[in-house]
Amino acid sequence: MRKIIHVDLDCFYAAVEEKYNPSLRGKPLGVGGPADSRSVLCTANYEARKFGVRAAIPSSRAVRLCPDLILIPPHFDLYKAESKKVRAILNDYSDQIEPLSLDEAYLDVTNSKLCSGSATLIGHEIKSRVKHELDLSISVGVAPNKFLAKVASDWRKPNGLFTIAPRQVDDFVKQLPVEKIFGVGKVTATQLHRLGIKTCGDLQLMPLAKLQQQLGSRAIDLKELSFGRDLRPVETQWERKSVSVEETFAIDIKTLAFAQKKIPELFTDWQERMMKGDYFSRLKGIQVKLKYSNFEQTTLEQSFVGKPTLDNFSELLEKAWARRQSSIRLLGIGGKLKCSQNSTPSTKSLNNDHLQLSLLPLQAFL
Ligand code: DCP
Ligand code: MG
Repeated sequence: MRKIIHVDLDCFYAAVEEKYNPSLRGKPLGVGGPADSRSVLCTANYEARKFGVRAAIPSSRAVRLCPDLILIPPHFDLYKAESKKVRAILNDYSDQIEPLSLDEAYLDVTNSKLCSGSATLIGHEIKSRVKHELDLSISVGVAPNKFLAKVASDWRKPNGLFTIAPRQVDDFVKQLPVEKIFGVGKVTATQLHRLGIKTCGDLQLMPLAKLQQQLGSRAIDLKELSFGRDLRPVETQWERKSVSVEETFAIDIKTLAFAQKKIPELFTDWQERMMKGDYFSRLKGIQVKLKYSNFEQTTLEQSFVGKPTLDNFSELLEKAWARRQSSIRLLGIGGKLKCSQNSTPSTKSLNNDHLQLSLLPLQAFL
């Protein structure tokens, strides 16, 4: 039986801001662009969350919900630096670490002799060191696999530690809402609810054939997860799968001609990032993303090997634009990358593309 720890810093960007400016403590705080812009919040501290303020809502809405909200623009370099310090602490406990983002990581401590071999005690020690050495609060989940460890770190958030011991797994998953399964978003949750499935316990009882009728190939993975089974290893070799850039406009763009004018700048930025990371040799596709005024979005992809030109993206934009005659608030372009030959092939037990994609880390600094 494996011992997996998942760690997730509490309201990370906001906590770093408070650390460097303690006068902010105890006050509602949001990290994001100004309220009179079209920015959305990166995160909010727990005082602000009491008012319904949270990540991804427009800053303008956040100040309406919480008029005393203090809004601070993000300082990404600071967050990266703090993230590295957390990583240095984690390194003392395992050499099998999989970062998921700046503030989240999995550790496999199955073979650790530290803390008498207790993953829970290791979790406590990590928490206490992050608090005392870095003045940050981190939530920790301990479980026999990645799925349950991530659920566990969220279970007592903020500043929590929760362990799901192997003998507790059966009881724990029975009452677990299906929304807690990664990859189960609103759409899948609604499909499951229609079948009368609210918890993993309900999912366990549903015949696989019936589930497959509704969800296709994803049914097998979901069924496994509903029993708390997840064989995915902690993957230490992370590889970037895509490079993209995007811009949210101050005023919605109404015409294709105007959208086309935005492509050159995005293209230059994208090309620079591709070159910096030496990614062109791995390019397998290009894509254009449009987010409409009503926040719905569409992405158009095309296979591509080699070095695309501005025209390639312009053509793709034209096709994507034709999908809907509607103004857009955001335009993005990007490239999909194939695995490099020297990377270790993934041995994930789950074989559903959608689920795997939803797990791909966007950044890996932790
Ligand atoms: N983030 C972001 N935009 C989002 C979500 C998150 O920029 N839509 C950034 C800000 C967060 C950080 O990533 O501080 C970590 O994301 P989490 O989802 O872990 O959120 P928090 O750490 O802020 O809060 P929690 O205490 O719920 O973990
Ligand atoms: Mg977090």
